[in-house]
Amino acid sequence: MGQWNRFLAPYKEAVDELKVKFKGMRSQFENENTNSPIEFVTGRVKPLASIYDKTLEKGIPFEPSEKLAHQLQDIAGIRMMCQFVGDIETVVGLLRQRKDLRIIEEKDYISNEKQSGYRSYHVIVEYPVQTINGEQLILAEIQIRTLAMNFWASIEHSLNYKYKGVFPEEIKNRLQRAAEAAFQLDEEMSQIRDEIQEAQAYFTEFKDSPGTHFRNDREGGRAER
Ligand code: 0O2
Ligand code: 0O2
Repeated sequence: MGQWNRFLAPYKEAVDELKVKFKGMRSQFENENTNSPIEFVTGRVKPLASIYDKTLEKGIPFEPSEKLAHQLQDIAGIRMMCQFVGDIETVVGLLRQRKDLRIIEEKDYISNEKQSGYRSYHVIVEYPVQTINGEQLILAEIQIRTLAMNFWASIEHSLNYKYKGVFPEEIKNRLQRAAEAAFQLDEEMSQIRDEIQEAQAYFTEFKDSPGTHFRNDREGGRAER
């Protein structure tokens, strides 16, 4: 167990640091009064039980090693949720211009959705963690998806546990149809994006200073009478 803790420590460091940095990107947009393409960020280090399952799947020994670090690219996992499909490209663009990580691979499961119906954009990055023994390069998987894609993936993931990856044909078909419905919802929301964003800007302003608006509204009302 001590060996695993030592092996996983820099992954935890990478997840914690990346979360802070990506949440920081969101705050920067907010500070500039610009709609953030990032809605929220989560992160996790892959639990040992899931690492074990993956080693069985890939036929590699379940032991902390260089080989494991190389073959399991998602021991450090970050998820960035966006409101609109178009935001995903913006976020990927922001990642491509960062100097503190190196993109190793990009997987577009939005244009090429998985057989299951899964949609998401994955970016595998190499991220340097500073340890007391020097710098260590850590692989991390960043999944970027809309709220609707995330909703579908979370539920399908829970069902996966129940059916242990082998869905009855009927459930499989219904999940595929649900994934399509989620994507249509995304497309519909994108089409009314400007209206939504205008309403959000109004809501944020109103939330910050409800008194002013209330007064203005009442005054406006009186003036009309
Ligand atoms: P705030 O002020 O709530 O936005 P953490 O250790 O808490 O930073 P963790 O454990 O990786 O992060 O993930 P967690 O706790 O599941 O969620 C991280 C952030 O995403 C939290 O916000 C949650 O509130 C937010 N979040 C999770 N699910 C949703 C969701 O469905 N919709 C929205 N809008 N936000 C969600 P923070 O960063 O703690 O701060
Ligand atoms: P968990 O529990 O989220 O960690 P890999 O299998 O990772 O060696 P592959 O197939 O190239 O190699 O990976 P992929 O498909 O690019 O990314 C794997 C991760 O994407 C999964 O991690 C899931 O998080 C997510 N994912 C991929 N396909 C699906 C799907 O059909 N449904 C859902 N809900 N998520 C999916 P893990 O380790 O499988 O799971």
